[in-house]
Amino acid sequence: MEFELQAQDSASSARAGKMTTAHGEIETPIFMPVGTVGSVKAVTHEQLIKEVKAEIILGNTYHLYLRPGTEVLKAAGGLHKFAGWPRPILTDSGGYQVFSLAANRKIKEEGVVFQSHIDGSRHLFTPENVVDTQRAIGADIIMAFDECPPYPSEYTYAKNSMELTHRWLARCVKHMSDTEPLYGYDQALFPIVQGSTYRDLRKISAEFIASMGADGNAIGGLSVGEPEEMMYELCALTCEYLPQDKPRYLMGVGTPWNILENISLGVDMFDCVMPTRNGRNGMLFTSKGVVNIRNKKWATDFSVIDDGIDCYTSNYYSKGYLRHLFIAGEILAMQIASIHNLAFYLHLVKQAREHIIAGDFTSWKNEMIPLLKTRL
Ligand code: PRF
Repeated sequence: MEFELQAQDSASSARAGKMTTAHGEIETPIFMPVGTVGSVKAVTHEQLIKEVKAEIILGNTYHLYLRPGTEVLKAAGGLHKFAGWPRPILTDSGGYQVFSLAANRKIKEEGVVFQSHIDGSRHLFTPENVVDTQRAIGADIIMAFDECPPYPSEYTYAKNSMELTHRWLARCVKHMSDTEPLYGYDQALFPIVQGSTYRDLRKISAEFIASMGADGNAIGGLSVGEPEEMMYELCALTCEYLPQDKPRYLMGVGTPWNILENISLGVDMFDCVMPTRNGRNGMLFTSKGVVNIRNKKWATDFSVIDDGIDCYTSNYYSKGYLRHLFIAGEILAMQIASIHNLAFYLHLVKQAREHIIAGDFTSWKNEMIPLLKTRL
């Protein structure tokens, strides 16, 4: 995998770049729609390409390992072929999902024992076997196995957890070099910075991760309930110690304004369930602010969802009609809201990129943030 830095903002640490993977190029900063089980909920691949303009999607090792399982994925020739998704895929390692979804987890040096949230069956995830599963999925970008400690965590817990994540990383790196890709193209391994909310641990972790010389680096353990300002401060500190010439991925973030603030700190890649999950609940992110489409006030508003972005769905359906679909419990409501929100996120990062290249990112960002936060 290659990364080329194309522009750097003078008033902040924001950058524009281009990643090249076996399944195509990704212009950064980028937002990656979350397709947990190999499907971005309620959105077809055609809509992801033509309307959302997604350049890369994310899959979850935890879910794909449980269903359909590696045997089916291998028989299909990997997730790209199985799902019919031609563009890049990144998979999260399962570390985070085991902690947020599985039951009766036990963390050991070897890995994590847990029970499936689907049928209660017992499994063990290790740094080695999550690499094997991500090899079977055939993701272009593979994440290292980590532990994301909860917020808040005691210092001693956070330190031990970070050190375990570092030992697991060394095992992931070794197992990557001991194994071959299954489908003939390269897969890049991204390590993950942890260290909870402790500045000294964040620095130690970022320096350790930087020393691995990976193709890209991720920032984990943030946006887990800490105040927003604390996330920005810790993200800024982490970015300082991560290499300039490699993409930086902030995992699981966030709102549109979180994304712009973190772009200004030097982050290049984002993923979050927010546009799809909140969309399915009737929350829309638009160029004029946040809309709760179920609110009575939209009943007779026949203006389109958002004419400020280049997406057929956003430019076509009216707010009043979409509200009606939500109130009536129609599945089309969730589909329209998900497509719109994702298209809005992709539009936002594309605009950010254009402003970085044009040299006025910071003033644009400062004007945008209050607008994005407006409750309509
Ligand atoms: N680790 C992994 N995936 C994640 C996170 C993490 O810390 C987060 C934290 N925001 C989201 N997804 N592996």
